[in-house]
Amino acid sequence: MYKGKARAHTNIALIKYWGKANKEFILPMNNSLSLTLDAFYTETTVTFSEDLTKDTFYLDAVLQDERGTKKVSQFLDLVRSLARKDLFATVESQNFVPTAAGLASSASGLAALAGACNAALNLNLSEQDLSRLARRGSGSACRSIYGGFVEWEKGHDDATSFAKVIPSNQWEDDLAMIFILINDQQKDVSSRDGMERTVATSVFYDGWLKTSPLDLQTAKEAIAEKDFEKLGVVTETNGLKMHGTTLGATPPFTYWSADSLKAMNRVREIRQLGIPCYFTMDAGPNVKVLCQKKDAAEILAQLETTFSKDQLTCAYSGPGLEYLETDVKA
Ligand code: 2P0
Repeated sequence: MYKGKARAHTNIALIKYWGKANKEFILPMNNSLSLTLDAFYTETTVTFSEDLTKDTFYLDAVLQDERGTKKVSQFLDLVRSLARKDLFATVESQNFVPTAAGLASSASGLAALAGACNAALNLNLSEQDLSRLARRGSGSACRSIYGGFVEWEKGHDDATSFAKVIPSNQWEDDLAMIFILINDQQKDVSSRDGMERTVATSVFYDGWLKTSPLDLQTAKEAIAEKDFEKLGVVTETNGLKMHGTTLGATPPFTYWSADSLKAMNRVREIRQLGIPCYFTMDAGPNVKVLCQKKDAAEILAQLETTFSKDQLTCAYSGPGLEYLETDVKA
């Protein structure tokens, strides 16, 4: 029996990953830049054993059906071929997110699974190789191997596409991200399907591709200069641009709900009061507000006039992949 356990935190992109150049290897169309956060994470234990006849996956102690296990099992196939071991596995994952947040994240999930497999099978992967492996499970997972500000370099093949830390002199410790959790009854378009449809059909995708390298450069300059407004403006601009591409797709779609717009407007109003804060959104209706730690309490108080307390979570910069003790050692 080979057993390993790891914890990975989720990350939110300030410059988004939106579109694949290669689906099999999950190579992105553009570089992305994220902040790893402390508030949301996944802990995963993997146990490979000769006694198992198939892979099983428990998420928050609930056994997943074949459909729910597919992504995990496909990832385990990659690990099995890397380790040259033909063993099935049991995967037990726990997502630590606020109740009913709907924020289950493939980024923290697949990064934790990659770490757990590395530990279980003594693969001794470098962080760079772990990032490459996590990427094969879910693109954004390659960024969750690291803490703080992280850039995923798109590269041009499996060997050259991985994430790395952006030097920041710990500036991320001065920042915060407030999550406005918006419950939404609409049927989801998964990020995987959404980006595929956008690349294939959106009349606005070209504009996204042409301008995201400059957004990335601006964000990296802002981090080097510790210029919060510059980072905030480019974060908001880049996120809006990503969401713009979905409206130009065939058929068109949006991740925004009425409450998402309400949240975005509140952020603009708070900004007009002279408190710097900027929003971003991912493949769902929740709105995330980038701000400076010193302003977080005031921004939360302002948001509480519109949203209930249990819709608001304040996160700070979080760490990279961590290995945890298992009860049984291999
Ligand atoms: C990001 N998103 O950069 C972007 C912004 C969502 C919007 O990465 O298909 O779950 O597994 O590579 O990583 C979410 O997409 O997609 C994502 P796959 P993933 O965070």
